Amino acid sequence: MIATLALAGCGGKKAEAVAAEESASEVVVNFDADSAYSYVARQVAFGPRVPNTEAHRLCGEWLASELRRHGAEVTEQNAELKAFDGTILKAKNILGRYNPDADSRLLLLAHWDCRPWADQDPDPANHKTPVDGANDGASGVGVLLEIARQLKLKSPEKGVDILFVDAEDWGTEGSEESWAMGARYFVENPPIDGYLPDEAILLDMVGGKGAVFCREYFSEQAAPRLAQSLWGIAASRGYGDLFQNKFGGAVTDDHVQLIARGIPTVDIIEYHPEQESGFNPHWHTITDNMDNIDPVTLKAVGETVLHYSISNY
Ligand code: AHN
Ligand code: ZN
Repeated sequence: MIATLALAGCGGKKAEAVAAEESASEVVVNFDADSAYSYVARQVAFGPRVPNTEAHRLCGEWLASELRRHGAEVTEQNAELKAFDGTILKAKNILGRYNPDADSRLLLLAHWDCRPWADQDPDPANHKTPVDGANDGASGVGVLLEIARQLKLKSPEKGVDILFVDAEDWGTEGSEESWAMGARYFVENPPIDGYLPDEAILLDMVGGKGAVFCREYFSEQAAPRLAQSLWGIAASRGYGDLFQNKFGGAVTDDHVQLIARGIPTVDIIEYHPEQESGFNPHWHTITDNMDNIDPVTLKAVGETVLHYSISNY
């Protein structure tokens, strides 16, 4: 009744005020999926980014230079990491910071290395062939490079950091610690004194055709509010068919390393319930290539994460 009276009293004005308020609170998010797609293709064009190869070295240099070009303050962290099979990996984590003096910080990350062995390929003859890693690696990095480009155009209020971690994928089944070695090194040896973001979002396999993202177990334990915000943003932007509000299994991934150090982290990772692995059918096969990357998927993830990054959550 009171509302009706108020409306009757200042009808036109009130409508204008409401419209102004709505447009002020509406977040303008520009995420160019074609640009993200070309960032994925650029990485794949180097060849498999397997640690200790020339393709890996050259791609690492390019990633750091792209972040610099997009206005980030870049820190490269080089490390020699001993893999489960005794190989010493010349690894490089690449951190780009936006608004580096802000206290409140959000970290966005993806792994940039490729698995040296397509050991899930249906043809055993391919099990020693390195993967292209278009989805497994390059997709997350491609989305983050496009976010970096957008952050240069529109500086965020909070601090936003983009981290490309190395040596995620030189792991072996049955040994949890053999995966995510670059992420572990990063949290154990922060390249910036006292570096501790408030929260983090990991992107892993975010470019597959027809991908579905469900709520991953460790993320849900460590960062339920962040997950709720992200899935809420996705739904409100019309991506509820990709971001499904369902449980999506537990995944050993880079986020587990951050969570272990007290950083609430959500892993946005494709969930494929009909596969035994739970992953995309091209996962760790020689067909993880550009033919199976869809800009529609990159856009849903990129828009959602960029929206969260430039809003005041
Ligand atoms: C395991 O296979 C245990 N974790 C997979 C994490 C991963 C590999 N993400 C991409 N490649
Ligand atoms: Zn992998």
